[in-house]
Amino acid sequence: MPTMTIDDDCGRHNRFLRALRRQRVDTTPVWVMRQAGRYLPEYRATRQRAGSFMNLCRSPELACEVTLQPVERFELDAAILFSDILTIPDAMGLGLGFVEGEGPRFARPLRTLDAITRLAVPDPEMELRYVPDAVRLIRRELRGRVPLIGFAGSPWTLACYMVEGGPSEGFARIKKLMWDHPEALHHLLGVLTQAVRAYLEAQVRAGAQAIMLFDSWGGVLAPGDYREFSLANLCRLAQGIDRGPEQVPLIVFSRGANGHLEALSQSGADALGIDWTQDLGEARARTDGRVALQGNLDPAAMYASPASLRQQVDLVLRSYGDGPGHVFNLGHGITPDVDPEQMRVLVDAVHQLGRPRDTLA
Ligand code: 1CP
Repeated sequence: MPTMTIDDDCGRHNRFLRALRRQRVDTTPVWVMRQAGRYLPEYRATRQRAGSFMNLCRSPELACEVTLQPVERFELDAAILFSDILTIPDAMGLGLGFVEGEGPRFARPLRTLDAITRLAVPDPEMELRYVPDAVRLIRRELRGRVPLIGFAGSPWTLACYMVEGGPSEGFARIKKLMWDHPEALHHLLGVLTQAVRAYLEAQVRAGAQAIMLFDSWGGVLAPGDYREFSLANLCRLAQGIDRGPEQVPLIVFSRGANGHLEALSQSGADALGIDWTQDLGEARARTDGRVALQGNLDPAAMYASPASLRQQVDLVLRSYGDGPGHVFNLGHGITPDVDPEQMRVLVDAVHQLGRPRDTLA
């Protein structure tokens, strides 16, 4: 049998999944949160054709089109399903709408304990059917070029939006619920945990090759509250989701929860997303090689000159250090007014500078 070299096995088609499994790669894989989005003119054109953001999400053909746009334009190492974390609350009857320039708004936010007790777990093959349909179509159109990431919001983060009604500054409503009626919040989080689990399992069955949980608002909680209301359900999901015969890897991104990296690395996740306020080398030491790490360039570095951007990429790569287990990403989503050409600078820099030292010419 011919011997396989590292290059045969580690091209663009699988370096992302190999890195998540902490296997050797030819160079550091890179993808970017919100890589399909408003900074791309072709995204804005499709979005306009769709008429609304939710039409875009609900049409498997259009969701597929925008998922592929960044992968076709740049040498990114993964595609991420185009959808939103708020599809689950929408399917639970809260009525999701997007106000231009303001972000998501629910027509019927959870404002009474009664409304919380009435919630039911949506069937991902019924109310959310458009999501597994999009996953199947995207897998077909990707033709194995790069793996596809499926995702969902964490129960805590979904609860924040459902109770606040939209983006929030102080999280006063959800925190009042947490302290005045903890049993009601636990009930809500329990329903959401079941919903997220079923939703991600449907994405895996439809062909998602990695899954990611966005706990975007974990970091707004005090340590004890974080453990009780956010981390506990992340652990339940990490251990409870049926990830199929291939055991697709799970990435958990608990933004701003850097004080909890040790606990997160023992949650059952294969990889942790890291924001840019945390040094990657230190995160690696604290998680002791139990997980891969994904991140963590400051998204504002995309506004720097190409030379400065390359330098910042190099610093992130060096902060991780040698050895496998690093997936390059920004520490949060790419912002809408970034020059798309900066994405090319970023991706090329990661692939050039991210090669293992022993293979550098
Ligand atoms: O076209 C538009 O104007 C809508 C902008 C937009 C986009 C492109 C929204 C509204 N959602 C998305 C897509 C999206 N959302 C993806 C697609 C895949 C990709 O990364 O390319 C993903 C993974 C999300 C996840 C998401 N939605 C999160 C978690 C990640 C994060 O940013 O922390 C959150 C919090 C949301 C809610 C949401 N949806 C949209 C906006 C503007 C927001 C944030 C609202 C806020 O500020 O709280």
